[in-house]
Amino acid sequence: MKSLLRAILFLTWITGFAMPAFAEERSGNLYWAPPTVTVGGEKIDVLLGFIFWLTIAVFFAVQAVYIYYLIRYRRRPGHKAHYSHGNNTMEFWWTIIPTAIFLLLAVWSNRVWFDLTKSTPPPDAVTVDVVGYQFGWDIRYAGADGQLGAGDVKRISMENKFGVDPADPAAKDDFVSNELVIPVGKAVHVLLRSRDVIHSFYVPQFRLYQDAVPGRTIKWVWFQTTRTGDFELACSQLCGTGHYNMKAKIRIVPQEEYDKWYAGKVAAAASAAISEKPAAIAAQ
Ligand SMILES: [Cu+2]
Repeated sequence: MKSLLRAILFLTWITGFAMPAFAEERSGNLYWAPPTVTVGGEKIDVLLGFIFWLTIAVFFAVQAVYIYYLIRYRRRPGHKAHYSHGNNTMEFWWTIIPTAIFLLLAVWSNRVWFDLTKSTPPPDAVTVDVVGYQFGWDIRYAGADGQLGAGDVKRISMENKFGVDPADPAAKDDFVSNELVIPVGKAVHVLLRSRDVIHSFYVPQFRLYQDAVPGRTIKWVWFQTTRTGDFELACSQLCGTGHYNMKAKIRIVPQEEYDKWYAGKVAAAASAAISEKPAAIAAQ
């Protein structure tokens, strides 16, 4: 009895004090996911919150009834046990109510899932090409014409990192970035690919997790941010020895700041293209 009490005290200390004290510091609530910054993330959080609080309510209701019955019908002198065959009315309701709750959750979660993965992004969405490799991310933007040159996994090679068609005029002015810069409030459509093994595009604050599979272009990832901030795109599939270091910066910035950054990148890409030409002629 004494050792059991000691074990309970120890476990209480570990889970209640020691673990929280050593837990990684993060902004927001330690006992919940980090605050979300996307419209889809908010939908997921409402659903998760509902399931969480419903579970809490059911847990306490069941425990209360259980403890009440333990005390009310305990063995004591002068009280005889009596046999109950059950209660059909109660059986009916405690079957119907949980079934209705599960059906509600199934329909609700499927709608959220559909919104996040099956709906098409709005036409003004910023489309970016994100290609994972051992061990990093390459990100391609549409450039001055606002048209991302079509990429194809079949063309991906060491020289052609995004698998673009060299004859495609829309691809000429595309620029590459090692960070994902996003204008706040605008929908972003990610075309996800991998050059070698399975990687995963995971941003907890976006409530977004999608594998990048070699040989495929994942087209259904899109999201809309709700506030500015700095985040990290970390690969979430153990993809090799350098997996721990496979990251890219994500910056959600105001539209003006995004436009400025974009214009700078377009100008840099244009001057690089000009300076490349004489070298190409010299090589002939
Ligand atoms: Cu990876």
